Amino acid sequence: MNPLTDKIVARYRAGGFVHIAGVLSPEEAGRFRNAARAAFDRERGLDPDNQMFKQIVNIWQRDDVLSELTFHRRLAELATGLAGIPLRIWHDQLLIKRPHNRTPTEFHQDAPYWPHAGCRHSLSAWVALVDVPVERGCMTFIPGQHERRDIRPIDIADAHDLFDAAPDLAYQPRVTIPLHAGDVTFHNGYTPHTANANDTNEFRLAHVNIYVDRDLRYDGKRHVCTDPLGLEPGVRLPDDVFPPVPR
Ligand SMILES: O=C(O)CCC(=O)C(=O)O
Repeated sequence: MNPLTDKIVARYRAGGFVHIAGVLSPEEAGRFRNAARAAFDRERGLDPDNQMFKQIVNIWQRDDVLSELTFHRRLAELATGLAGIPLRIWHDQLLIKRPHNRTPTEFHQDAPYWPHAGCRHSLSAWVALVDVPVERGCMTFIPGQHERRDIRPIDIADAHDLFDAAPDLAYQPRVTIPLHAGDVTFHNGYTPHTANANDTNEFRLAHVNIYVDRDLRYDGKRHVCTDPLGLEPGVRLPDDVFPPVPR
């Protein structure tokens, strides 16, 4: 495995995303793929009516194999090197697009959905567990727009909402990154991104680790990951639910 070079870090910091090939070995990708497919059959998604994807959050708490992926040391080290600060897991998620689901994930930023104050950096590792060519729903990013922290949470089912909310946002260039199983894209929590529908006969299986500033504070906003915890605004996120990484 190649080390994280200064050049890769610089590319990530300038563009807001980076593609790192072959982070998982084919054997690892196969093992996690089988676990993800089994989780798809077993688990309830956040919204059972969602045609875009089945979104299974915090699978690390219920699946020993996928927990290894959420806390994968190499992923945590890469994320920490890219962010340049100590991190914790905010949550993981399986994002599984059924064959021929006909529903893209429309352009949005991630961080505006989260109840975080004083977060210096957040980033996601989007891990392909199958080959994800364009027609299976790979990701597309708008480079260099990750300093935009003024945009409201976006309706990810509405192709126009991000551009209505921020009419001055650059909408080109766009960079589309097809992945092989075991490849990863990292993207900043404020990088605008989208993913195609799955127009193939195979499931699109992706596992996403979301890493955030270990020192951020809960800001009191509602979120499915913090609502059950009864946290007081201003507290640090508890380590047992949002574990520091690498661990
Ligand atoms: O995989 C997708 O469809 C969208 C993923 C995404 O928006 C994310 O990981 O932040």
